[in-house]
Amino acid sequence: MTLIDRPALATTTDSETEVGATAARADRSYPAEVSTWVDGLVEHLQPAAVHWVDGSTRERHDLLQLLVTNGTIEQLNPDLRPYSFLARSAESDVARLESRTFICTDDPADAGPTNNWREPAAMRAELDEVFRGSMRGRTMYVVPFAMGPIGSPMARFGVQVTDSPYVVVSIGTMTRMGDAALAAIARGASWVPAVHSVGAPLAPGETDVPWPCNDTKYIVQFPATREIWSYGSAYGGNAILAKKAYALRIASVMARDEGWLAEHMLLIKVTPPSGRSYHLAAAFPSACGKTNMAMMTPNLPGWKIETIGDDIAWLWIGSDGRLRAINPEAGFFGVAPGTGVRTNPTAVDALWGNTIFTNVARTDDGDVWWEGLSDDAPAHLTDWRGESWTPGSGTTAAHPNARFTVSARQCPSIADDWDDPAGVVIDAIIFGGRRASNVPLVVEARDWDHGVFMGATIASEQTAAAEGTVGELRRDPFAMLPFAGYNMADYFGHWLDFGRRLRRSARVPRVFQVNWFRKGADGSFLWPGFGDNARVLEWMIGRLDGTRTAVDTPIGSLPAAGALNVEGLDLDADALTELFRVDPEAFLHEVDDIESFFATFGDRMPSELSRQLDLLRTRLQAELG
Ligand code: GTP
Ligand code: SPV
Ligand code: MN
Repeated sequence: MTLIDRPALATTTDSETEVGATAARADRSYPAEVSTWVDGLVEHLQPAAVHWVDGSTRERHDLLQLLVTNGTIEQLNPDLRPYSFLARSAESDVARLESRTFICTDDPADAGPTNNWREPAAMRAELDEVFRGSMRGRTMYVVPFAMGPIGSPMARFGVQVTDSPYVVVSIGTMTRMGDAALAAIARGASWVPAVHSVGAPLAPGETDVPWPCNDTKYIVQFPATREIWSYGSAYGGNAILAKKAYALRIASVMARDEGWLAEHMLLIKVTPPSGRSYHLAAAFPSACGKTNMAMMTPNLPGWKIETIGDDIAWLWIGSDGRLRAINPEAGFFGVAPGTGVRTNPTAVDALWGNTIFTNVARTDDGDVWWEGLSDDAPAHLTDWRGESWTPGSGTTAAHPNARFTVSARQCPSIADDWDDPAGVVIDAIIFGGRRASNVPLVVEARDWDHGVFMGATIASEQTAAAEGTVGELRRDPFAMLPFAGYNMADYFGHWLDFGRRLRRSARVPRVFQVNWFRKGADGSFLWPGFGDNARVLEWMIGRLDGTRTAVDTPIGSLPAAGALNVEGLDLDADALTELFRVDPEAFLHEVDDIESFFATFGDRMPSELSRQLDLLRTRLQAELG
């Protein structure tokens, strides 16, 4: 089997060696600290070979070839989807596993009530056993990577070892992987060690399965030593440790200690017809619309939206006193279902080729399909499990958490300054969730502290991005519930403190809350969403420059009558009223629920947020009379 459409190759030395052979290592220099760490892991995990990943095109090609040979991926029809691949995971390995994600701190209170806490020494002993010999019969890949543009004051480094070539090619798309990152480490940059094994050692002569993994899984963070250990899964955030484990869980701890923010946020540049650009950061929980908003085609003439990031943002106060942000990633690991020509044509265009699809369906002519890509399903498909599928079969052809992995550079809407080492200046911050009821389309916070209260009280219906019951409402503060590496109450305090520092400098960004997902009595979405969300951004920007009006309500400021542009929308008056209805009674229930949630943090809860809650209750009660 040979891959078709082999890309131009960069020349490179062969860097795979039998364990014990040092010849190939001698022709490239590895930082001693990294080598020593790898040597220790080789002894413990006992891989059959070690491959130092250089990040070259040739290496990627060879790994893809290996994955095809192993049956992990298949190449799609190159005439329809050039140089693209389909992976089918094991049926038990399809999403992030929050119940097996652990934060290990000496004091359980430092992990806080929203995290699974484990005592570090006990977890180390457990992992020691689990990882012993876990790479037997497999190659250990040593994967150096950078988060953020190398050369940025915000760039951070890591080295992941993994026994999954699928994970290596994924990291290659999602980060700046290879020799450049290693060189920065060699020059003295500090780095986070991340150990990953699928937990499926091979006995001599044993044939491999297409998607090796283990029923027992661990995703473990040690914030004090800035270490990550992951076992048993090859899927997404469980295995691409640069993403959630590093860029959010470990980075949130670094950010707390160093005075910045590591957030589950998209970043966009919005240019209205006036020509002045604004940068917005928005936090929505998993599978609640970040990638879609990041690539939005605005349904407003003369408006332009460009992509900077779709999942993670690192924010800091620049030397100019302004709030700045970078996207630490280099690619998109996006939800496929619901991504279609009508909802997100930009994403569909970005996926023209050079894409790895995981758990989508395959068409008979060797292309991909998923629910929502087109209105009608093809007459016959091979579903994500590899089985024959026809419309009306009662199952979905793609897994609800099926994903695409594609380079950011390939996105037609990518902004020129998306990888500017100095980041972009943030004008507004948006929080959102998936709420069928209660929460209006858009609300503006009174000030930063009220905005922090909004972020802290986000609730959202669960999606297929992690295990659990889809649709169940849960508090997901700042969309960071599964990603904060320390006590969430301390994290709230860090946000409040950050606001105090911002107030002392140039300008404090405005904060808004949105909900694209409110439903009418018939159970359908009231708001058209997607490209029409630009109308909400138009109102927000109008608030920033003082051209759009608002009315005060107990929960914050809502667009005044006529201030939101709904021209040309097929939206009846009742739907519009319902989209903005604030029911004081229902919100008082919400207040009680928030109070119980806050109570779980005990005296770690910042008093400012309890004060915000009291103020909200008083305002709602006044409304009821
Ligand atoms: P993660 O990658 O898990 O962090 O997800 P995400 O926040 O990037 O979510 P994404 O943009 O991939 O959207 C997830 C699902 O929500 C998809 O099925 C989308 O079609 C759907 N969705 C996104 N935006 C909207 C919207 O404005 N309205 C409606 N009704 N659905 C939306
Ligand atoms: C999310 O769940 O928020 C994702 C997908 O972005 S994963 O990388 O698997 O975490
Ligand atoms: Mn995400």
